[in-house]
Amino acid sequence: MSNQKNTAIIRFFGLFLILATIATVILAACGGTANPQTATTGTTPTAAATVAPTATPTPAPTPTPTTAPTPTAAPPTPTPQPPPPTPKPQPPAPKVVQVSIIMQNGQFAFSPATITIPKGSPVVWTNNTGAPHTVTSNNGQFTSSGTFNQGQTFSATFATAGTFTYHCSIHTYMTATVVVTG
Ligand SMILES: [Cu+2]
Repeated sequence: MSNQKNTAIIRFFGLFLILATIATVILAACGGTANPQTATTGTTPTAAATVAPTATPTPAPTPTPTTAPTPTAAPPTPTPQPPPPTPKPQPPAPKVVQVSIIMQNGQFAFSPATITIPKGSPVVWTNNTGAPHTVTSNNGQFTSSGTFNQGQTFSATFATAGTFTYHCSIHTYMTATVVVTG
């Protein structure tokens, strides 16, 4: 009986020693190597550990594009683009000068009797009486009109400077003058 008990104890301790040896070898492989490294070159692992975490977290929080979408929504307001009233280069348009044929103190007359116009300006005579009249050049300096009645008009353009006298061929006392300036 005692021999069998001793044998069981020996086997138990033998198994225990085997397990303890295996555990010691595993610990020596993992922790045993770490101890000499920390003792001799302990600065290398600590430096690598400190540099790595600091570099990685900084770039991650930087992306803050939350402010960008807010200003982009505002710009689509500029719609003030109605500048079409630019084509107005019409200063050399000749001014039309009006002469009225009227009844004045019982007589027909050109009114105004004398007009002064720039070269190239058209003149329009309007018959505002009940009688027919003409605009006839005294010496043929410009093309005369035919007879025009009440409400009708005659127009002429004086292209050259000078003094142009005219009359009515029906009522020869009706005389007037057109002065054309250069
Ligand atoms: Cu007349």
